[in-house]
Amino acid sequence: MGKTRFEALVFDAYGTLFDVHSVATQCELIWPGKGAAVSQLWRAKQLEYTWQRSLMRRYEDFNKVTRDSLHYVCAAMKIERSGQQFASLMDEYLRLAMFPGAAQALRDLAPRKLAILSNGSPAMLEPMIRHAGIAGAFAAVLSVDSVKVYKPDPRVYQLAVDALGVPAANIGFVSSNCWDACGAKAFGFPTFWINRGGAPVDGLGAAPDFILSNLGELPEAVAA
Ligand code: 2OP
Repeated sequence: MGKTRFEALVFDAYGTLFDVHSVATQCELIWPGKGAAVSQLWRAKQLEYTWQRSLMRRYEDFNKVTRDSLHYVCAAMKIERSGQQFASLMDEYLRLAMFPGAAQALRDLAPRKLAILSNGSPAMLEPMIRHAGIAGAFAAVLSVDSVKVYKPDPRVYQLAVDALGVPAANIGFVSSNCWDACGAKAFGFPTFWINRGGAPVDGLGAAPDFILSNLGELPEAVAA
């Protein structure tokens, strides 16, 4: 029954398959004692800018948003950085670490159709996925860049339905960003929230269907 219900699985990239906070190591080398704080604020601002730009209808791609949010962090935390250090941190985004167990979960979920649907631009996603050695796992790597608006706009989730040719009800959407899982649920996907930190569900009026604590639990949950 599980097999027919979830004909395809669509994954969020940043924070779900890839650990955005793997940049903290490089941040710590540049600003000792501040690596984790820089990484946390960088991610928070990056997401805020995606939502704000979408509401303003002033889309710029995720590379620009990621750069602008790092500029903000340096100004807000009053930290010095050279052009080369800034460039090295932006480069880190092209080789983020995968979460432990993520690659195995992808292998266990085959031969279902798997896809990525991300805020990332193709120019950011492609090298990151290649670096992780998982390009062959996906039937499609989809970017919000083709609709020029960020998650959780419904037009973004529609990209997966159109690209995979599978009805929304048969696509399981997987995200560790609760607001993204809620957005996908509101759109019409059955959703899996990977809640690694034991956080409460966001009060957005569309709760995820399944709450798992890591990606290793996903193959069994999908098959149940
Ligand atoms: C992604 O779309 C939400 O940043 C997250 O990959």
